[in-house]
Amino acid sequence: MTTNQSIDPSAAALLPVAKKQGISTVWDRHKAMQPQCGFGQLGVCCRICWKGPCRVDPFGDGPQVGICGANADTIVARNVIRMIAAGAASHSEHGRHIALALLGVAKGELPAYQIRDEQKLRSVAAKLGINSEGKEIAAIAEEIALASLEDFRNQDHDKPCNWIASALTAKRLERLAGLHVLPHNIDAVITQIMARTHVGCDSDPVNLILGGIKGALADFDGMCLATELSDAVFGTPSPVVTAANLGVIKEGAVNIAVHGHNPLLSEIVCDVALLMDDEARKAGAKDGINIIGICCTGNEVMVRHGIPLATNYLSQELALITGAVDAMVVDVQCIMPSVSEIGACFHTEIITTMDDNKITGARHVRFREETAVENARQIVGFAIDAFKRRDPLRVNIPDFKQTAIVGFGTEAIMGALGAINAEDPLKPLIDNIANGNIRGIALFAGCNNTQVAQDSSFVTIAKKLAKNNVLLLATGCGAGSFAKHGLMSQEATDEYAGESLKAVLTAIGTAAGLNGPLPLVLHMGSCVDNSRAVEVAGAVANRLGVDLDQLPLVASAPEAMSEKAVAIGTWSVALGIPTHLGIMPQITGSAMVTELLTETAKELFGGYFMVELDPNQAADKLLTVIDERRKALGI
Ligand code: CUV
Repeated sequence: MTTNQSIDPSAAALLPVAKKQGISTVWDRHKAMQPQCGFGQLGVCCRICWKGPCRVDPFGDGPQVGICGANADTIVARNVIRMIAAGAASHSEHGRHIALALLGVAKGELPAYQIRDEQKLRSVAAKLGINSEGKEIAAIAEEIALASLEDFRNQDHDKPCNWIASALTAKRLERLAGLHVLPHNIDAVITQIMARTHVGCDSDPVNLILGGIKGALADFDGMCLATELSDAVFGTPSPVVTAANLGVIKEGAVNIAVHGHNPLLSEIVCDVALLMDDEARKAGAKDGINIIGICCTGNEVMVRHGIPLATNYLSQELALITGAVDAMVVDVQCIMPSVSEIGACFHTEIITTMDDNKITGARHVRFREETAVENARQIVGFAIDAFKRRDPLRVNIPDFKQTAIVGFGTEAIMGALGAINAEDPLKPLIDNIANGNIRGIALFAGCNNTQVAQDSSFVTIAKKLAKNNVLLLATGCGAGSFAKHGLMSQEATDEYAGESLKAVLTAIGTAAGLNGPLPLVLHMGSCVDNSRAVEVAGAVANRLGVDLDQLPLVASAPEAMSEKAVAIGTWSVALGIPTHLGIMPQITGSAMVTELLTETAKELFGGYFMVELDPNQAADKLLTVIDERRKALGI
C-alpha cells in the first residue's frame, strides 16, 4: 500500500491483509489495467456501430474520421452525452421509484412506509403549486406523486418539467428556455440523446452538447424529486452526531452494511434490525445488530438517522476484508461486482435486492415495497446466520473512526441561521458573505477514482479553502471522505477554518444549540441531495435579486468517476456554477468540445468546467473564481 492509493488509514491497515490472503482489490486491478487506452482517455474511440470500432488519430498522422465520416468532435460529443444520459437515467430511475412508492403510500397500499414529515410534504406541495389547504395528507401526497410522475410523462415540449420549474430562479429558467435546454420529460430527453447519437444522426458537436445539457438538466429534475420526496417519506435531515470509517464495525455485533443509493430498502432494514436485535443477541452477538452505511445509501441513512458510515466508494471492498461484515445488502449503483467474490472468501452474505441489479455469485432477495418488512426480515435473518459462521481469527477491524456531525439539509441550514435571525434567516449568511467573513461557498461532490489517491484531493482542497474562509458543503462520496477524515467535526473547524469563517461557524453553531461551532464541512446528503445545495443558493440569489451565476459559489468534483458525476457536473455548469474537475474528462480529443465546455459555456450559462489535477492549484483557482465573482458583485 502506498499513499498514491489512498490516504485513508483503514486502507493502509487492510491492504496488506488483502495481499496476504491473495484477495485482489480495486487498486490491484487498476495497476493490472495499465497502460490504459489512450484513445478512450481522449474520448475519440467510437463504438456506436459495428463498422467500428473506429478511432481518430490524435497525432494527426492516421485517420481523422471514422468509417462513417464522423470526426473527433462528433465522436467525443456523442460519447460524452451518452454518459450524461446514463447518469440522468440512474438518478431519475431512483427518483421514479420513490415517486411510485409515495403514490403507493398515498393510496394506502404500502403499510411499511408512512409520511414521516408532513410539514415537508406541505412545503413540497406549495413549491409545486399544489393547493394543500383543507386536504388530507394522503390526498396531498397523491397529487405530489402524480405531479412528479408527470415529469416522466408530459408530451408538451414547451412545458418544462414541474420540478425544475419549481427549483430554479426565474432568471435561470428564462436563460435555459432561451437556449432550448429545459427538459419537458425526463424519459423523453434521455431517449432523445440515445436516438440522436445513433449512427447517421446528429453530428453537429454543438447541437449534441446542447442536447446533453438538456439531459443533464433532466438529471437535476430527477434528483430534486428523489430528494424532496424521500424527505417527506423518511424524514428531513437534521443535525446528528455519528461516526465514520471502518472502525464503526463492531466485533461483537451482527454487522450489516447497506450499500447503494435508494433508501426504500435501507430504511426498512434499519427498522427491522431494531426489531430483530434480540435474535442477534441470542445468536451470540453481544452488541446486537449494527447497521453501517457505504456510498450514498450510507449517506441517506446517515443524514436522516445518524447511522455510521463505514466507507465511501473506493474502499467498499475493504469493508469485507475486515472479516466482520456479516451481510452486505445492496440496492442500485456504485456496487463493485467484485464484492461477491470477496464476500465468498469470507462468511459474508452479499445480498442483491433489485430486479435490475443482480450480481453473479450473490444471493438475491427480491425486494418489493409491498413486502418490504418480510424481505428485510429475511435479509437480517441471513446476516444473523452468517454471523454464526464468522471466523473470529480472520477479523481485522481497523481502529479508525472519526466523529461526524451530519444532516445539514436546506431546512437544517435555515434552522441554524434562524437561530441567529428568526425573522430573516438568510440575512446572517448574506451579511457575512457581503462583509467577507465568508469569502465564498464551495460544494464538493462526486466519487473516488483510482486515478487519485483516495480522498486526498478532497481533503487537500477543502483544507485550503477553509483556511481562506470558504464555507464548505458536501454530498456523496466527497462527504464520505470528509466524514472519514474528521472534517465534519467541531474540532476541524477550530483547527482548519480561517479566523473569520471560524467566528461565523461558531456564532451559528452556538446559537443553534450545538455547544460550539458548526462542523467545518456541512454534510448535505447523498448525490441526489446536491439539489439541496442549489435550493440554498437559489434562495440567496433570489434574495439578492441576482442569478446563480453571479454568486461566489463554486463546485468541485476532484475525484469524479461515474456517469452520474458527468451528469451532475454538467447541470452544475448549466446552472451557472464554475465546476472543478480533478480528473481529466474523456473529451480532450476534441478541441472544440473542450472549448465548448470550458470556455463557451461561460457565455451561454455563466458556469463552466475547470480542469485542474493538482489539488493545491485547484484550490487557488477556485479562490480566484470566487474573488472574480465577489468583485463583479461589488463586494
Ligand atoms: Ni451517489 S456516484 S461513487 S456513491 S459519489 Fe460515490 Fe455517491 Fe460517485 Fe457513486
